[in-house]
Amino acid sequence: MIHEKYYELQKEVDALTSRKNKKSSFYNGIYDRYEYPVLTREMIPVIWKYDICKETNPFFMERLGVNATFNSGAIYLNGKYYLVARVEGNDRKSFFAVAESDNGVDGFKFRDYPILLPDTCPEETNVYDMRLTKHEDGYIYGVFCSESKDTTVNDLSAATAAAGIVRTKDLENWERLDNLKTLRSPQQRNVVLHPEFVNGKYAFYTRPMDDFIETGSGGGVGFGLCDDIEHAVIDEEKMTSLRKYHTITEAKNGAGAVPIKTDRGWIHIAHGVRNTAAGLRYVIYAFATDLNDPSKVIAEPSGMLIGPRDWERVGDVSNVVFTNGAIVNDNNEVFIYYAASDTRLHVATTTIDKLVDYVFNTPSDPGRSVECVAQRCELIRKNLELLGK
Ligand code: M1P
Repeated sequence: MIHEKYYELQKEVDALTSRKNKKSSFYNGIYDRYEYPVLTREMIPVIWKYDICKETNPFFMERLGVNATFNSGAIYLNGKYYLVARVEGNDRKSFFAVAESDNGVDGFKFRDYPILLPDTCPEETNVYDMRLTKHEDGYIYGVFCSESKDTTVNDLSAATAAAGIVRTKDLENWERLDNLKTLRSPQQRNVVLHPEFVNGKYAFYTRPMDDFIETGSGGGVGFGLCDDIEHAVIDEEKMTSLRKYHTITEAKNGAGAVPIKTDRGWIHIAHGVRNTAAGLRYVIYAFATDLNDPSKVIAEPSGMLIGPRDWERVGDVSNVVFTNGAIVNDNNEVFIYYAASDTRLHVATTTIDKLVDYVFNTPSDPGRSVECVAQRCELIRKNLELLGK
């Protein structure tokens, strides 16, 4: 017999998932923020957490709780908006789950089951942050972080990060390929597959790291080519978007959403990290690379595109916004899915025209306060002139 509490709780989930979202009062002319997150742990179906049978669960206790729903890959297929969310159980293990919506800003509903990845890596403990690439070879690829215990050191919390690769045609059946091997970088996270062949090869954005948390000598977002996607190996990684002193990328950065193709170049929406007395602060930034050479940065607006605001600043890992998925729909509207503080998922909407304007017409960071003030004074001077003052 089904426990009566099931109906009550599922009704609450349904109310949340069918709640209409609306643009918030936030304004910067670049993108809109929304009042409500698009995915939260409260939207997880009751049957994922509870045994709903009255006989075996008389107190209707949560048996397998869910702690967070955040960093999501995103893809637009046949007029629908799909997220492959990172769902974290109370057991700290993350897994992937597909949620779909008709409009990209609300109504995201999870499929009946989360994704059960083929178990091909016995040492893999945790998986997270899938980037979904609709590749010109006809497959949809999912590239994610595959985390294992580092058994080479005597440290219980030491881990190693590698890039796992799966592919699918329907977001239902997933084929696991070999993890990416980068011959010159011991660890990888935030790896993204470029949607087109480059010089006839598969192209990846990488993030070379010496350590699980610290990028160490890793200078920023890397770029490498490989011949065989089923056994992907990258020898040389060129650097693209560099970490820089006294910027939002000083501590580390990483590729985020799959780059968006525009007439002017590939637009990248990535994350940058700096250290503060309160710990690491993660923000989202954008840059553009050359259409023919996607590793060559051609525009680099100064500073952040999205920073954590208000209650986005609070969560399991506070002061973090992070993206690993964006969608461009048939009307050239752009949906940037960003997670707040490793806890819940939000959306920011803009258009290709606005993103291009932002990336190519926002001044770049001159690097020193005195030059930044001069940059601002020039803007003020021009405006005062227009105002006739
Ligand atoms: O906790 C913030 C983020 O930390 C990691 O990103 P990075 O590799 O750049 O440090 C990732 O684990 C990401 O999932 C997480 O949101």
